[in-house]
Amino acid sequence: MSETLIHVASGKVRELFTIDDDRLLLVASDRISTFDVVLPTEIPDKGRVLTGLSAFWFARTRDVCANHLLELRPDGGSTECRRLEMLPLECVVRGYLAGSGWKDYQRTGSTSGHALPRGLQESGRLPEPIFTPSTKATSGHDENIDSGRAMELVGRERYEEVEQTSLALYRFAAEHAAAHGILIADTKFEFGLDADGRLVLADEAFTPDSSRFWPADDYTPGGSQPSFDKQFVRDYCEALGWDKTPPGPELPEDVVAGTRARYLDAFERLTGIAFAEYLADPTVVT
Ligand code: Q0Z
Repeated sequence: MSETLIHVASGKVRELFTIDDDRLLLVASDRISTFDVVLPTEIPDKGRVLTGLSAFWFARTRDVCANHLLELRPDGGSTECRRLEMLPLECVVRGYLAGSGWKDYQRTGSTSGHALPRGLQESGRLPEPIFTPSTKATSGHDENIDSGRAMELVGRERYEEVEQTSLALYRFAAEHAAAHGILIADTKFEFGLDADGRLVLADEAFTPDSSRFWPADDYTPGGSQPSFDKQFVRDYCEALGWDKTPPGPELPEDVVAGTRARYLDAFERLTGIAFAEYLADPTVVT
């Protein structure tokens, strides 16, 4: 058996290859981005941590929604996935008010068509999680859209299905993570359809790259929160006075080591599995 991989897409820090008509290979690199710029310095094992976390969540949410994961490769940093017809929607769930949700709320009192109570604070917990879809921008930032616009993109029934599924996935993971000291402020899913038209969770799930993770211990609404994984990198970049345009700065050894430790800490807290165990046999998370 031999496989010729054809490169089909590049994300900021991941690569996608075709294996055959039915399967893709998703490779997570050790690259890290901050302020939307990929830095020249890698964080060793970051790709394995994120791949392992996704596989962990895919295994635990399979009764909530089917997912694209077929096989975790022995390297721990890449997965074989079912090839799907992707929906043209970024499915965002917010449990807390941060990022573009907070910006929308300050301007308009609502976000993605959800009228919110007055007096919410930055990073404040929402009365209940909300589904705030956005469009996939080919360049620049995704644009938040309301349910009417999202229904035009995928149809009303499919919209209602992705909304309910997204909320159920978020509730499950946010409750698990909070019990282990991590708040999932918000998260982004991508869904696709299989050959029978069934909804399938694709891409990555509840990784620190697709979600805002906050350390629960330090949670103080009324301002921005430190990021669980990238705060050392951001603090270092801010202290440098870098103007946040490419190229980004090289990271010093201590920032790399501290950031790597944060990724491993998130992995071990959320999975309850030692990262060394994962490296020895990635299937332990599934
Ligand atoms: C995901 C992306 C990239 C990572 C296409 N199971 C699937 N079936 C069909 N298409 C996709 C998937 Cl995951 C798909 N993306 C986004 C691009 C690295 C994710 F380069 N694009």
